[in-house]
Amino acid sequence: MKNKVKIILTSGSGGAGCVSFRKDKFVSRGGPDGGDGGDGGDVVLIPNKNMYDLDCFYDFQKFTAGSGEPGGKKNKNGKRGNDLELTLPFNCEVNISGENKIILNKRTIFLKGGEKGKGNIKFKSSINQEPLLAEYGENGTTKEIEVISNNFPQIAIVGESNSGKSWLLNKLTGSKTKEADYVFTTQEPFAAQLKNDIKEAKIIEIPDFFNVEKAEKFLPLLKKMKVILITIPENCLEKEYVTNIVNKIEGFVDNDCKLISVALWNENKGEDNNKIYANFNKKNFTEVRELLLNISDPIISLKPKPNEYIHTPNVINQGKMYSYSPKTNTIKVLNEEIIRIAKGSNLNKPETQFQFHNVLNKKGFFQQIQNDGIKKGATIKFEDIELEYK
Ligand SMILES: Nc1nc2c(ncn2[C@@H]2O[C@H](COP(=O)(O)OP(=O)(O)OP(=O)(O)O)[C@@H](O)[C@H]2O)c(=O)[nH]1
Ligand SMILES: [Mg+2]
Repeated sequence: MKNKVKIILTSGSGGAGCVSFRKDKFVSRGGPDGGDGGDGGDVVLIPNKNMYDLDCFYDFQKFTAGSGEPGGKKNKNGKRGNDLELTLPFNCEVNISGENKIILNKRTIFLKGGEKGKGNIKFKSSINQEPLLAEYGENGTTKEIEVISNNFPQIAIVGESNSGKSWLLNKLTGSKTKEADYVFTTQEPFAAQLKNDIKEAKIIEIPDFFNVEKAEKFLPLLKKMKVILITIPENCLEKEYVTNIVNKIEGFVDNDCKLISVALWNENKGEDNNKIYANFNKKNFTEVRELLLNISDPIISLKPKPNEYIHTPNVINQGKMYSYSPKTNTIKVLNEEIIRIAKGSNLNKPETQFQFHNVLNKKGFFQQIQNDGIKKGATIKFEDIELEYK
């Protein structure tokens, strides 16, 4: 049972805007009608009180939200990408390198999807009635996170098969796990929520592990427990029944773990065993519940601490639009907006290049290059697109 895992999350990329012009029967060249792309889907983290381990993940598993669809002709905007909703244990710790950690106790938009690309309608202006430019969608963001579950049950019910573990769990929590009078009804650990008006804790039924194969699987769970209830079945109140079980689990429990015996069918007179913290029978299960909530380390359920995770995008080199390498005589454009227009437009056409040139001019790009003394003939790179500085 895993309580720590590293996973990689990526939000969806925005869809590209479209370059298109109206084609009416009687109008030779209609105005621009290329729609916007759709925004990329967000990565949303959802806490779940019934989830306690991270077994359903493997290390470095990747999850990606949906990308926005590209825009189309006739003002058709692309569909927004689907959000990725990832369910994690309530109150788990989410560590992100170099950032504050989050304690996940409410639905959190963790990574915003990439912004949609604008279609060529948006580039129309009084001086440019035939815009050939569109914008590529913003890329999604990727983050590696380490998730640590803090929702692991601290109270376990152990005991022989058919000794009433499920019965006790159901009575204490109101849950409805299967109880039946044949052995090994419960095959896998089953957790439920134990609560009163102000406190909440998790309790887990651990299947009978008194054979070697199952012991390997289930005994390690006992180390995480603060309290262990031992169920005593019918006609088993003879001396040493509980002592035998205590001896079996002894090396596997933490030093300050409290052991409690519960006899379901009989009066529990309490075996003379100094390792047992308390003895109960089935008439006292309300008392058992209160005791459990007092001696474990419950979540106070009244006021979860408000927690707003503010996503701050990484802004690289905000002031400078590019970096220059004299060795290769290359200008590498860093400005996201410019890159997106370069990628979203067909720069093979001279007319498009001309319009793109105007955009660069307006942003003061060429001014900066001149000020920096970069000579003509340099290559300008917009990610994988190259133009010559003429
Ligand atoms: N008469 C009576 N029956 C009970 C009592 N407690 C539990 N039972 C029944 O005993 C049977 C076994 O109980 P379970 O709770 O399924 O036992 P378990 O320890 O979970 O057993 P496995 O999951 O099969 O290992 C079920 O049919 C219960 O309804 C009780 O106090 N009195
Ligand atoms: Mg059971």
